[in-house]
Amino acid sequence: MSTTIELIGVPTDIGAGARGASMGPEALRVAGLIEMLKNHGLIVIDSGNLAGPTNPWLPPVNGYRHLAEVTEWNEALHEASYAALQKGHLPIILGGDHCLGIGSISAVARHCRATGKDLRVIWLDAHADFNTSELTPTGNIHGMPVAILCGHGPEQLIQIGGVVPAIDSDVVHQIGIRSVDEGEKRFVHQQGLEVFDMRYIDEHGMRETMARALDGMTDNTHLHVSFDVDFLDPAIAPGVATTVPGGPTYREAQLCMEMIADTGRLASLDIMEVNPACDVKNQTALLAVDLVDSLFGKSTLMRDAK
Ligand code: B3U
Ligand code: MN
Ligand code: MN
Repeated sequence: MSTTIELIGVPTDIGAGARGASMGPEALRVAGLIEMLKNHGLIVIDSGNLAGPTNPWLPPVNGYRHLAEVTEWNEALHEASYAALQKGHLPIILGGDHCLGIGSISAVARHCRATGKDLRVIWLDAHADFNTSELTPTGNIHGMPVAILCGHGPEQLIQIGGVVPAIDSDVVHQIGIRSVDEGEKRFVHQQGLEVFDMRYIDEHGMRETMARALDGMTDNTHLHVSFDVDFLDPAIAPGVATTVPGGPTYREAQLCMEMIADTGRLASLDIMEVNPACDVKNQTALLAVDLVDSLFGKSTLMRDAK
């Protein structure tokens, strides 16, 4: 694992259906993200926040809200993220809403093509984020990034990064899904996405779920984690705009992060959708930092003693 972390803040809610995720980057910093990473002996470069257009808060046009602004933000993020990867840094993207997965993951995919790495994406989310302009009930582009990365979406977004599709659908492994729109559901099946939904986790447990999602990785795997904080049960993470009941508990989420850490392959990370306007005393950002602590290998006493 790279020892230099680069934080890239992206203060926008341009793809969301509610305002407030634009305050996510600062909430994560206030919650102690930098100090926690430094405690792991990592070098942390905080690159500050990217700049981009304000949120005009307009209705959808042809099935997309704010397409021009979403494109601008994602192009800026793609460049910043790619530059960080080229320097050998491990980028952590501080969202911002999850439409930013487009710029982030297209950069990681481009880096993997340039370096001959095998990409694997673990997508932690309550939602599949696999809508298109025809399928979306809202027009909000934060419900579309996975489809766009797989080549289904507007030209200007699918081609960020140069190659269409940016990724193959079999690269993505989704965990925690429990809210998928009707048409979106059919499209997910048709495209063969690997989805470990909450029913799967209930029946098989988080341990087997993660063992399957992480199976088959090699020393050549670049592992990207895209963490939409609405993945978590709203009882522990109220600070997101699109809470969905029935998510992973604190213990399940910790095990998920620990098992990813055990692979030693984590090479880039998104922390998305933290919305301080919905939160109580920054508890969701604090929880996200606690979980990312585990993602970077915070061990229990038992494991340390081994
Ligand atoms: N599937 C719905 C809701 C949604 C997706 N992602 C989030 N919300 N955060 C939609 O609008 O596409
Ligand atoms: Mn999402
Ligand atoms: Mn979500």
